[in-house]
Parts: sequence; C-alpha cells; structure tokens
Amino acid sequence: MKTWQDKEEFKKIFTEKAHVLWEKDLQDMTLNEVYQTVAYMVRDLVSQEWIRTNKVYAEKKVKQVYYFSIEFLLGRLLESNLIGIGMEKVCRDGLQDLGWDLEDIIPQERDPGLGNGGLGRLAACFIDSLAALHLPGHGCSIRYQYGLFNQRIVDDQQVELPDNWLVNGYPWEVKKVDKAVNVHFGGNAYMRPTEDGDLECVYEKYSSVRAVPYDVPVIGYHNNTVNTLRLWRAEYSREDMYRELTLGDRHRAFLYKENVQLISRFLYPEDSREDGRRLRLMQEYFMVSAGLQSIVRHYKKKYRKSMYRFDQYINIHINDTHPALVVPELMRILMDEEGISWEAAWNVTVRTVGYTNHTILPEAMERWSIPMFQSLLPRIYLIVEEINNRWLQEVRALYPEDEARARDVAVLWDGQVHMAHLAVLGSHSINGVAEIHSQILRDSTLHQFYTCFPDRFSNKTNGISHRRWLIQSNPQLASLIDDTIGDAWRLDAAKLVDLEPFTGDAAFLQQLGEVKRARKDIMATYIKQKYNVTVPADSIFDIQIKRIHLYKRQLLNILHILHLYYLLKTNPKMRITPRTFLFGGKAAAGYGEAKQTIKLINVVAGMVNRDRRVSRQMHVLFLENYNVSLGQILFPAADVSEQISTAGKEASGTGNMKFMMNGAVTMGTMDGANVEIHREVGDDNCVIFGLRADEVMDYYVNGGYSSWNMYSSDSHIRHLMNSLVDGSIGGESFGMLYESLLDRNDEYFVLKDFAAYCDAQKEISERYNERKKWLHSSAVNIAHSGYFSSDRTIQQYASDIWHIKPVKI
Ligand code: GL4
Repeated sequence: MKTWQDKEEFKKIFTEKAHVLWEKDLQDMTLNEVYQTVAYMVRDLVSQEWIRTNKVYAEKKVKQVYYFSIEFLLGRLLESNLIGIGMEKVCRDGLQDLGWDLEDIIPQERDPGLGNGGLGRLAACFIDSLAALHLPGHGCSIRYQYGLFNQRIVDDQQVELPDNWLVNGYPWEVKKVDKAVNVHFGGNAYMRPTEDGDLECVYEKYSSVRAVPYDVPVIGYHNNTVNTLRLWRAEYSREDMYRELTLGDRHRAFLYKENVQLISRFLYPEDSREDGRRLRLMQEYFMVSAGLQSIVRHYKKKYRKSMYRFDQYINIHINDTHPALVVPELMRILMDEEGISWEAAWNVTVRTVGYTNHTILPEAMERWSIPMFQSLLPRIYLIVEEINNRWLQEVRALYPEDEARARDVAVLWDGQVHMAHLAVLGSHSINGVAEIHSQILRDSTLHQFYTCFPDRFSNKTNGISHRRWLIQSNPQLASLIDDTIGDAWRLDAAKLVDLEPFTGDAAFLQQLGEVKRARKDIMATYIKQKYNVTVPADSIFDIQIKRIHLYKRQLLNILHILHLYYLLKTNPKMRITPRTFLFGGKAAAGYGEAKQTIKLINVVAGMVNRDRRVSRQMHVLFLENYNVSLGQILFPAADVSEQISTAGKEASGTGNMKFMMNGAVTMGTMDGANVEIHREVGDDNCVIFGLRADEVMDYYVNGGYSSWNMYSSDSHIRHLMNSLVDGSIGGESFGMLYESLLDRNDEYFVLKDFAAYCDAQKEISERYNERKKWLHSSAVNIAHSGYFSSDRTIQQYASDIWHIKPVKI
C-alpha cells in the first residue's frame, strides 16, 4: 500500500489537498476541514487497494460473503483507519508541525449512529474482522439520513434530538450512481398459465424506488485488504414520478415522492422491541432487494457462472430477521428473472443463506400483519405463501392431526408473517450468539425446527474487535502488553493468554494498576469538564452502559444504590469502599419504563451527590448520549462491569467482553456470554450471583414467586418500594416502575435477586480492598479475553458456515 514516507511528505500532501478542497490558507482552516482533509488523504492511500481487492476477488472468482444488517454501528473511522494502515504516528507528527493536535481532530468526526446497540456494533466488529483476516466479506445496509437519536438529559429526563450526522458530509463514502438499482413496491401480482402449461407470475402497477449505493471502505489491519460496506439510499426519479402520474393522479405522485424519501430517512429507535410498522417493512425490503440485485448483477457480470451454482460463490448472512426477506427475494430473482424452477431455486436459496438469531424476547420477534405485507409486497407475499404451503404440507404429512406443531413452525399463522420461521426455513445454517442462548434456541424457542433440521443448528459466541476496543481505545494498556509479552497479540488476540504467567508478577501488576489509574483520571477529567462533578479516581469505578431495558435490570443497580444511601443515612458510622456508579444508555423513545428508569437514576444521583456526607463514599452519574466514542472512554476506565440481566434474557452481550478486555471484573448473572467469561476466568476473578436461567424458566412455568410476598416479608424492599411512590426520592413518583415490580409481579426478578445482588456487591468491595488480589483478577481477565475477539468468531463463521478462505491482496 502506498503510504506517507514521513511527516514531511504528509505535510506536503496535506497542504496541497487542503488548498484544492477548501481554497483556503492553512491558518484559516476549521478543525472540521482539517479532519476531512486527513480523511480524504487516507482514502487516497487506500483507493488502489480498494480497487485491487475487488479485482482480485473477481478474477480468482473466490467465494464471498455478504453480511446483511439493518444496523452498522461503526463508530468514528479516522483513527481506526490510520491505525489500520500504520500511519497514525506520521499523521500525528505532521499535524503537530502544522499546529494541530490529532486528539482535537478526531472528535470532529460525527459518530455514524446507524444502529441501536449490540446488534449493530456486532456487525461493525464483524466487517472489521473480515478485513483484518483478509476474508472476502462485505456489509450491506441502509444509509439512514438520521441515525439513532442524540440523547440529552433535561430535568433528569431523556430528550431525543435528531442525529443529523451527515450535515458536514461523510468523507468515507463514495456514491456509486452507476450501480443504482430499482426496487418495486405495491401493485398487483398474480399467477397465470403459460402456453406450455406452466405458471408464470405477472407483477404490474407497482411503484419503483431508485436505490443508490454509497460505498464505505472497510480497511484491513496492516494488510492490503479493503472490503466494502455498501449503504443504500432511496431516491425518486423524474421518470418514476411521471409513471406514478400515469398510474394515478398528482396526489399519488406526490405521496410517492414523500414515501420514497422516508425509506432511508430514519433508523428506527428500537432495540428488542417491536415498533415502527409499514415503513420499517419497506426499509427491510428496500435493503434486501437492492443488495441482492447488485450481488446477482456482479455475479453474472464478473463470475459468469450459472445461477444454479450461485451458492458455490456467494453466501448471504442475515443479522437477525430484519433482512429475512432475502429468502423470498432471492427466490423471486431466481424464478421470475432467471427462469429457474421452484425446486431448483429453493435449493440454491437455502444453500446461500445463513441466519443468526439475536434475541428470544417474544416482543422482539418480528411479525407482520398479512394484509399490510401483501399490499406492500404482493409478489413477495405469493412466494412466502407458497413456502408456507409446501412446508406445512410436509409437516402435516409427518405429524398428522398435530396442529400445535404446525402452529409452532408456520410462516403464516393467525394473520401474521413470522419472520424468524421464514429465516430458519430458508437457511442452511442457524446459530445463536452464546452457548446458553443457542441452547435455549434448540431447547425451546426453535425446538420444533431443531428436531427437523438438527444439523443446521450451531453456536457462534459473539466477539469484539480487539483493534477498536483495546489497541485503539486503550493505547496505555496496549503498550504495557507489548512491553510484557511482545506485540504478536495485535495480530492474534489469542496470544493475550501469554499474559497469564504475569498475572502474579508484582512489577507487572503495579504497572497495570498505574494504567488503570491513568484511564480513570481521563474519565474523571471528562466528567469534570462535561458535568462539573468531581469523582475520586481512587474509588471503584462501577459501570453499567447499554440500552436501557427492564430485562437488563438497570433498576436492580439503582435500587441497590438507593439501599446503600439509606443505610449510610441511618448509620453515620458506616463505611463502604468508596464507589463511583456510572450509567449510560438510551431508552427507546416510546418505552415508558425505560425512560422512567433514566429519570430515577438521575434523581437518585442528584440526591446522593448533593449529600455532603454520603458523597464522601459514593457518587452516581448518568452519562448522556452513550455511543461508540463514549464507550471508548468508559471501558478502559472500569473496575467493575455490571452484567446483571435476568438469566436467560440477554442473548450474549458484547459490552461484557469490552470490559473484560480492559481489565474490569464482571459482576454478573449466569446469562449470555457471562457464562463463558466465568468459565474463562473462574469464580475468583468474577462475581456471579442470582437466579440461573432454568430457575427463572421454572418460575415462569410453575409460578411460585410473588413480589408482593417479598414486599411483605422484607423490610428493606418495602422501604425501597414505598419510596418509589411516596415522594421521598426528590419529590418524584415512579409509578410505572412500582407497577412493574409489584402489580405486574416483577417479570424480571429484580426483587427476587436483590439480596443476592447486595451480597455480591459486598464481595466486590472486599475484593477491591485487597489490591494485589484485585489487580491479579484484572490481569486474568485481560489474559483470557482473547477468546472474545471477533476474529475468533469470524473464523468460526468462515469455516463452519460460509466456507470462505483468506485471500491475500
Ligand atoms: C442483541 C442482544 O440483545 C445482545 O445480547 C447481543 O449481544 C447482540 C448481538 O448478538 O444482539 N439482540 C438485539 S435485538 N439487540 C442486541 O443487542
């Protein structure tokens, strides 16, 4: 790859580039212009490799994977790309000479918030790993004009502001007008007999939307691979508006224009919740159809192979069910456009598609009303109907008079399209994202499918990019690791285990303590600057950052804090290990309980922090607008990682892995990937508490838990619950939370796990006081975090599901 020889060359190119881009002298440039100039310079460096990568893939006709995801939470790209091409230092030094600090330039980039949480960030880590491992794999998604809302806290409450991330342009994207395709919606579809006695589909009077791709380079780490993230934008064209006029009237034409523009305007602010309806379905089909059409076009043009062999060269992976329309859309293309029979098309489709499930929360399972689906996607509906008919015929033949079974596996049932069932049926591979989650899929959520296709099921435990979450976000720790075991771990995270012999080494632990302290100081400075709150960096930094959700139990955490507060108030002599409790995360705009949880945290924080005596021992803070960039400051500063979801509910979690890799000790339930973290580090190096998943399930099935009984029998709980509604917390009332805990019988076992959680928190405090032991635990966590690198995860997908091989560029 072409690089900048030294800082002198960097300065020369920068100066030329800046003049062309901005027609300004250097001293007149804004920080944002500096950022954009450097970003374009990085793109110039990789552009040859980007072209070459695609060329090599096509010339060698290698098998490629396309990862379809409705979300990609990329985070800022300038720093990660500079690190990827090994030019961070040259750039830093060059800028310095010119009078700028790279640290001031990096934040000029807006976080592209094209995702809600874990699901979207996982997709970003995956394409990062694909490129790092020189694997031919690309992302496919939507170029939302507005990402997930920006969160502000006003009067203790969340306020959602639009995230206009594209205002200054996005230097990483390249608009590919010549690669645009058309996607059809609405109209009529029906089957009619052909002359040779077959059936063919007629699809007419549809509206056409132009899908225009914007490509973002996905730059490998110290290799020459540059893969592509293709983001689709919906546009209307004059011809299409004219067509609409001829199909209807002016009203139809204007409505059409409005609707088209809406398709790629907003990311739905939902996570594990079902919300936006018709438009969301339009987005899903838009992305799927555009993505597939462009893949097929490329395959035919460059690979020149038969469509019957499509699956030998192409794999399509669907990140949860949002892209599940890939199944009927590929069928449509193979049959209607390529003239292939149903049976052959089905074989090709199933062998091409793989599906990962990311949640078992029933409310998050996508279902569409049939009338809506049918009117929006009439041709696709006919195909889904046929898939369902053929499948139920098989099921009923195998299990006659077992309608319960038919119901459990149907794609169409009760007036709804069940997307998870469509995804499972249309895939040769179905996986969960942590061992316990995959087990639950096999045992209950998808049990009937598992009995039909046991070989198709597997587990692929999630992972995180150690490049972003360690090398980039914690350079202090990264360089300590280099000094201790060399830098081979940068290319192979499994080598972090070489730290194991040093986990008892006093000198190493001393340095590790210093690194953590330095990172806590950075965090404390951030808090001081932004919130004017002083948090003591020698207190335990105890952090819970993730989407706000009842099942994630931020409530358990804040109730424990409130409990501590009451204890400290009634007992002035009481001493605890000083703690700073930090929270962050967005609540879906329409999720009342989640928003009230944020308010509760803020009100309690105010009460605690304002109390002179209590705040000598504890601080509480809600950090607004948690996103990838804030995460990069928070994970390295954590002592304690709060992973306290109700067992069986969190499919995997990935924040837990980011904390671990940065040396935090997990305080967690036996849920998601916590189970595997616990296995890696052992009881001594994490604190596990609470109900196990099977116990939770048992209570759901057999009853036997009453939160009102807990209320009556436990005076602490009674006090806490009463305080939620009697105005004693800042004069506020938290009725929704009270109801969910008592009137709705505490669906997530917050009160049931409360005592165990308090004990676990005491355990943490005691362990923290034994400094050497604590640092040892911290080191053990880092040493065993290599397993949770997304490189390991992607290698498993590549060899077990996609059957793709590395290609050196
Ligand atoms: C999620 C899960 O809730 C989360 O546990 C998991 O780590 C993530 C990636 O697999 O997927 N599912 C949905 S929906 N949102 C998520 O974050």
